[in-house]
Amino acid sequence: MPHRSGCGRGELNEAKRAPVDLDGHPRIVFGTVDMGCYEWVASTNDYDGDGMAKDAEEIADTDGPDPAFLLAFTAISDTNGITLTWIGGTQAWQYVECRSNLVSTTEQWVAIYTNTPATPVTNVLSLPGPPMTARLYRIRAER
Ligand SMILES: [Ca+2]
Ligand SMILES: [Ca+2]
Repeated sequence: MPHRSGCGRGELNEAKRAPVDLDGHPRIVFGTVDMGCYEWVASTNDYDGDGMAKDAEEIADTDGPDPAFLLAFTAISDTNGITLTWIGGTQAWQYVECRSNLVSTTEQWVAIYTNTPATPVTNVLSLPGPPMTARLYRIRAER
């Protein structure tokens, strides 16, 4: 439903029957419930307050009302190499990527691990060996 359609904000808040729509998102956004069984969602909305927008959560398979369900590193250890621990959805491809700095205009993120669906909610990747020079890591999801 387009944001400016006549259905948006078209129902009385008192008429709502459930606190969430059929996708599990809050039934009232911007102060008034929408007509029908879905609440309009801007692509940048972060319904559950976990820092991930709805579009990114749909890709990562972490969309839902639980703010503890997102794609993120939960622990990084540098004892005996590097151990990365992360949580995420189960139905997306996950890529652990690294690079040595963010300033370089020529260096790109390089995938060092691919997690193929169905993936566990909690994942651990151990990179053995002596401590390396400083590295930056990120986790990315695709569908
Ligand atoms: Ca979110
Ligand atoms: Ca989430």
